[in-house]
Amino acid sequence: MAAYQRIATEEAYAPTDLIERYRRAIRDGTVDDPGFRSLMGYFLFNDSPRTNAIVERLQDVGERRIADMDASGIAKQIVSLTAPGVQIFDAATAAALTVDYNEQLAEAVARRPDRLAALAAIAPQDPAHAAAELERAVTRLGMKGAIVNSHTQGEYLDDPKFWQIFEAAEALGVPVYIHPQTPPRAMIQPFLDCGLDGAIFGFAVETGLHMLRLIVSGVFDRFPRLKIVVGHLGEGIPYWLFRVDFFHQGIVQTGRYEKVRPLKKKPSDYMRENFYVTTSGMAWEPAILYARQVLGADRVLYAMDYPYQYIVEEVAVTDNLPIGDEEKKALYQTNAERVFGL
Ligand code: 1DF
Ligand code: MN
Repeated sequence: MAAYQRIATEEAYAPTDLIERYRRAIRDGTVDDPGFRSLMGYFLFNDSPRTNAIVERLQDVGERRIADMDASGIAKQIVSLTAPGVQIFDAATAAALTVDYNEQLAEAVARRPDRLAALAAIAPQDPAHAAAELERAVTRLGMKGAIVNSHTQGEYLDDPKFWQIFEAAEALGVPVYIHPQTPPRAMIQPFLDCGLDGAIFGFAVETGLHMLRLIVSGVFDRFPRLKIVVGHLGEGIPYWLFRVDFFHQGIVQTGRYEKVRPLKKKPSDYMRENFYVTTSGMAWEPAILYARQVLGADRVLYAMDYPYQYIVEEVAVTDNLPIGDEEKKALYQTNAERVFGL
């Protein structure tokens, strides 16, 4: 018996219905977002063994997924709707789909509650519906929080019109996982020009921006107990905290931007008190150790990013970290149990 259970916290799935909607949206041009077309054009029209295997795995929340978990040493997955989720659709369609998809995902989890847990899909396009659906998913379907795939058609959650989502999450005591997606139209061209718009870099730039927008907008002064989870060891932001603190102070003191108001704490304080980061797609010892050093060992959680980075031997990196057994158990298991209320 291993001394810990490996709980993977950023694990994607896609209902076949969503895959078909994505295919139609690209083919018919009904969604003309350049990032979406780049990302899902690749996965759904590339027809290579690599992309086909990922798309097949995305659609299984049953035996095949469990077998892959067995093969790679994962005790439990926290499953969530793949990026960009429903956020590219119109508000009414998106809201209706979240209800459907959450019901179906809850049924899949109910078949294997020993191996699976889930985050709720929500549609930020309709903030009131999103807040209500989060509450329904947590209280009635047993889900452990919400996933938001970063910007919604170019809009970010620091806009107060979205804050009822945070109000609901804080009241329920569940986290919001802010997962990357491709940069929005206003930002993407220089990334697209050289193939850097996706998970290779554009995802992190876009989601890192989202994190900082939440911090400087004062979301965490308004919702001090709000928990945000981000992947990829914090999307680069832990490396930037010293510099963000320094320049934020200057901006606020001089009144350089009318919209940038003073905060109760330093930006880095919110990163350490309101955020958790996961190791999704970052099975790399120096980066994991750095994140733990800067944020604290109780703020870093394991994730694989299945099926996008399904690598059977990946957990060896985490198994072999030069940290104590209790700390390894926190990274793999007890932090996730605490943050997601498993
Ligand atoms: C990719 C990577 C796609 C991640 C994802 O969802 C995703 C990829 C569409 O490889 O293009 O979740 N990821 O989190 O790194
Ligand atoms: Mn991911």
